Amino acid sequence: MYYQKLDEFPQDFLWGAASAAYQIEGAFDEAGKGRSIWDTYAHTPGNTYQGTTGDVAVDHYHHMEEDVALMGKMGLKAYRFSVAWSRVIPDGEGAVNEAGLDFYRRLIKALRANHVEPVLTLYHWDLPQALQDKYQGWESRETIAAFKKYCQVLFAAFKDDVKYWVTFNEQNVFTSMGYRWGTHPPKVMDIKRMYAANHIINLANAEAINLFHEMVPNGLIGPSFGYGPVYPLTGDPNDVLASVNADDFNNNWWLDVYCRGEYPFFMMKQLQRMGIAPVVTAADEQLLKSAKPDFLGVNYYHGGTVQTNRLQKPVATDQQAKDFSATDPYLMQPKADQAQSPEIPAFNSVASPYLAKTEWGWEIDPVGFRVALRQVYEKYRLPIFVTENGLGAVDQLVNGQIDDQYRIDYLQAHLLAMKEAITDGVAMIGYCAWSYTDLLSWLNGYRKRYGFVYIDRDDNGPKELKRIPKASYYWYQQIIAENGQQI
Ligand code: BGP
Repeated sequence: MYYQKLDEFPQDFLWGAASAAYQIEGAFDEAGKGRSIWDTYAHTPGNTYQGTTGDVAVDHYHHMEEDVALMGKMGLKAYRFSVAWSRVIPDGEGAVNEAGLDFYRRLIKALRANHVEPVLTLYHWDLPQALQDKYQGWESRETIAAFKKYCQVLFAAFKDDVKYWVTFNEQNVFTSMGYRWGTHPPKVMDIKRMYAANHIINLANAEAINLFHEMVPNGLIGPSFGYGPVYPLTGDPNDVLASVNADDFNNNWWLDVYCRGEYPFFMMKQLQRMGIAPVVTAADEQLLKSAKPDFLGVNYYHGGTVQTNRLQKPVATDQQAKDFSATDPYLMQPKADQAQSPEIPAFNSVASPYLAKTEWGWEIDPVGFRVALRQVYEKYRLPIFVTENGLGAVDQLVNGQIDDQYRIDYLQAHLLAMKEAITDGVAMIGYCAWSYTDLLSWLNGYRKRYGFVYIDRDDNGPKELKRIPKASYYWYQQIIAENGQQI
């Protein structure tokens, strides 16, 4: 559908950029911070690309004022960051580390002084190691109580200064990587345990939302979900059915719980038949129903194409699963030539014949972004905050400059798709590009860059950590100044 004229972005649209604590902060054991499961995981040889860690990362902890000043200069309207739980409560559930809390207090103050709206993510994957050791982390209901306490500390500290809050970042990705593929901590490969942990995280999400609504009545809170539309490879009804199955498997399994307070029937039935469904009590059902997010955070990188499984390959071996998922967390089912995940062996992922790919093999699909926004809004009718979208690429520093025209092209195409979605009628709060500065890619080290601001460091070390705005920085500055008018 083509419009002669697109609607303008809302006047108060939040043009933003995002980050996550482990990927930028560094200072992993400074000022009383406790260890997180990512500290442990990255310190264990063989787990990350060339052994890269977030020990120093891009040292945002010591460059915070400089980074925020650059945001101010850019005219950025919103900055999404996450709080490292173990910086604020080192053992996850005990005493508050005032120095840790103070870092975020200073950050929020600096953002406000630069007219940047803070968007605070409570959990971006770095669970305190102490909770993993003591309770087996998200496999125990004890961790819900710890999370609630942590939330309470942050809500009380920042309720007057932070309006937008994100509960969990990409629960679909971190549970699958952590418990299905074993490529993130806690490095488990056991889907029954994955579904159990996932349910506990759903309860923690609901508890956090209810507590927030009591403590921060003027704020807005929601989860950020890694969403991708699912396409059938052909019009063969079998492929269409495969895409319906895959949509349940990839998306509804999480979104229905967040937004409707119940699990989708098809997936639940499959898990029950296999004896791997989570234990859901009547009280759990009530809790899930009671918690209503105010908006839905959507992280969009790409969707996926599926076909009916004509090969009927056996269940994936550990190694196959690992090979498959090493570079792309958004493909939740093995490709056609690989073995299957056991729950829904009825579909498998295939490459789209229509889409180009990034250097890391991720499909580039701006139309899919519009499809995603439409689907999610149609289904759940919650305003959408795009909390991540961006291009990972190798950037070249030439004569002190980075000409990342490819990133500008990528973002431009996605912003256009979003403007079309707004014209279609989707209610949108804002858009945070991933990422603000370059940062650590969980499993790809420092080579895979996403930022508007280049950080002079590589996989071998931090060098001088100089901040250099890329061409995309100046381009986005202009987009923001004109409120997206020229898109
Ligand atoms: C999302 C995460 C981000 C970020 C991004 C890019 O899944 O929420 O933290 O890492 O993906 O992924 P990658 O670094 O693997 O390219």
